[in-house]
Amino acid sequence: VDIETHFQLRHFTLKTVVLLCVCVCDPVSPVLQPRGGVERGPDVIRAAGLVEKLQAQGCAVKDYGNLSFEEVVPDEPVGRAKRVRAVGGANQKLAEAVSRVKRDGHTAVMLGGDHSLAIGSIHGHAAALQSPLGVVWVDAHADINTPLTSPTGNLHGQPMSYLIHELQSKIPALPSFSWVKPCVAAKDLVYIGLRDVDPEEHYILKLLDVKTFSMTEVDRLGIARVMEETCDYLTAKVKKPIHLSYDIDAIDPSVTPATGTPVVGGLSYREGVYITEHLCQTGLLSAVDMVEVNPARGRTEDEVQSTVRTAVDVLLGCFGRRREGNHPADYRMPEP
Ligand SMILES: [Mn+2]
Repeated sequence: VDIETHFQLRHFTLKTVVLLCVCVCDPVSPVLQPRGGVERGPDVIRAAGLVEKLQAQGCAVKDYGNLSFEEVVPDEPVGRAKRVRAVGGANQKLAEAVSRVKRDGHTAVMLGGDHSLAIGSIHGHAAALQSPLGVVWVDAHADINTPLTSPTGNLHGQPMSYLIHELQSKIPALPSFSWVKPCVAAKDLVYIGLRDVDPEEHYILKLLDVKTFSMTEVDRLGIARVMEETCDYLTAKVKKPIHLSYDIDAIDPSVTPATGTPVVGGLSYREGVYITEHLCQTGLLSAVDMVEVNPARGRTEDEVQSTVRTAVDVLLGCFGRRREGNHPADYRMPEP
């Protein structure tokens, strides 16, 4: 699908929150392996009223609907890396769309889908900027395996490795990935919420001296200090636009169980929302990914709803919702 035709991208009001919903799926392919439900994430988040709630808090919103990508058949594994051609092609199109949205001056929100969409969303975001990009990666996992270190071959465990300048020499050529150019410096990346990091990933994080606030640091410092240090660190020399890539599995599975790889001991709902309130106040938040909401992984409807409501609240926090309450700037009290 041509990206211009699909999204009908064109100019509209400045500062519009643009929703780009991304699923790698093709319902007509007879040999398609089911994606296991994560492609339904955007629809359930939408059904929970995300667009209406953003509008109610004063955001102009343009929802481009779901962008589906054709399954590439055959898409044989390259080494261990799975579904490389489909994911590479899909992300190339996403990158073009995000780039366009950013060049038009809007804030982009990408609803997934799995975390492999960060390849395209961060790439497209960086391509639209003249200056470096800061990335805040909120996740139980580091998602920084290279195709050669990945124990599973899942691309959703690898997106950061394709984007980091310092890892360029460690990434093999993959079909449908030739467009990917590293666009983030290791020093411009901060992780929050880590608690399930592969040994190979841990080596990479230490080698590149990446700033990480694992759950240990969240416990030690508290989330307020973590956010202060995150923003001080990223904006120490220059204020740079921030890309927030938020995996719902960063939050504890007691709150957000409907996700593919839940890990105990995560962020509380309050910590998860505080991260967004703080980033919103910096005025630097420029694009947001919300990924890995998977309604098929909830054992009950309550589990699905708790996960989806939390994802919506996280997104509302990114765009001005405060727990103290909000009111429109032009509100006038009724006179008796
Ligand atoms: Mn992730």
